[in-house]
Amino acid sequence: MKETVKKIQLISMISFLAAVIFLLIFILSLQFKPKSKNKTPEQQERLILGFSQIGSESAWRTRNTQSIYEAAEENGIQILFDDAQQKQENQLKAIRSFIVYQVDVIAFVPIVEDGWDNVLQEAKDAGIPVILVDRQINADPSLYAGFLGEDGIEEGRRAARYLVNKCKNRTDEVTIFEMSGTENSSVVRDRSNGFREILSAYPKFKIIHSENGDFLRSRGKEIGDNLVTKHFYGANRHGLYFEGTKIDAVYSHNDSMTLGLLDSLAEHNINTKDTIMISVDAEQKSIDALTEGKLNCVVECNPNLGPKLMELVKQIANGETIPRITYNSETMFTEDDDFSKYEPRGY
Ligand code: GZL
Ligand code: ZN
Repeated sequence: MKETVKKIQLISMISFLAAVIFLLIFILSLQFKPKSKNKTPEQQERLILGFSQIGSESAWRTRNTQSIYEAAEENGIQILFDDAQQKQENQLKAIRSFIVYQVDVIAFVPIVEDGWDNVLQEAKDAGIPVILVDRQINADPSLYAGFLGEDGIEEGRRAARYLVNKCKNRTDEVTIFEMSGTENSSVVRDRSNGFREILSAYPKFKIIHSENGDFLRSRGKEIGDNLVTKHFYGANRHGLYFEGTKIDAVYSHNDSMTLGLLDSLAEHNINTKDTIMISVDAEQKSIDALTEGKLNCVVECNPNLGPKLMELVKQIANGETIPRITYNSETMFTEDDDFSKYEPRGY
């Protein structure tokens, strides 16, 4: 009898040890398998996109982010999203974490044009393709697969063509005050250059000052406050002045800064009926200001890049090359439009 009990104990000890060893091997195998093998069957085809967004500085940016999330959802693409809070170093960290995680594709909005070569080389060495979204960079083109976004130069040209047409019967000088966006960003360079390219053919246009408003409503308000308190001459409360010169037109690189300027004009009860106001983005609040007669022209910059981005992600994941540049369709709104035809902007 005793013998039998001993045998049973021995057998159960061996089978327990075998189970423990099997479990250990299974757990260890999970640790060392590359990520892609860990996926369940339904996840196997789910692409993973690492996306670094610059922040939420404007309604435009918020809509841009929403569009990307919505499209990822619709396309069954898993998104690792990072909000850089307007700091390039946070974007560099996020991109490096996407590389470690071995995402399938990286896409990012480069807040400024320079400083991306090293991190893009690391992504290239890791075999992870990169798509630039919304803004462009100064880097070796072989370090990224392509760009998707707006044609900032054409947006600047549109603003200038509107102004040229608006002033076609004026023979005197037309003075312009420019509010520019985030310094060293490609979109500011493009919107400035496109605007100046068209005006260069008409000597009567003079850009008398350009101020950096960093695409922020609060900065647009400050710029307005300065114009009204430091540069305002005379008590007629009509129009804006810079260093004693009347400002005939304001060209603002985005609606947030424009709306900030309008906040200041309202606060200081300044009438700018005869100041030509031109803005870029076309968020709902600026279209409302246009229909209320506070703005004359709003150039659209289309934030809805999500659907196109996911198409490009899937093309790349299938080993296809993507176009070096993919522009979004854009239009322009002016005081001469039939406002009843306007659709809600959605942001
Ligand atoms: C333009 C985009 C700009 C928007 C601003 O493509 O980069 O950044 O015009 C946003 O509203 O802040
Ligand atoms: Zn004030």
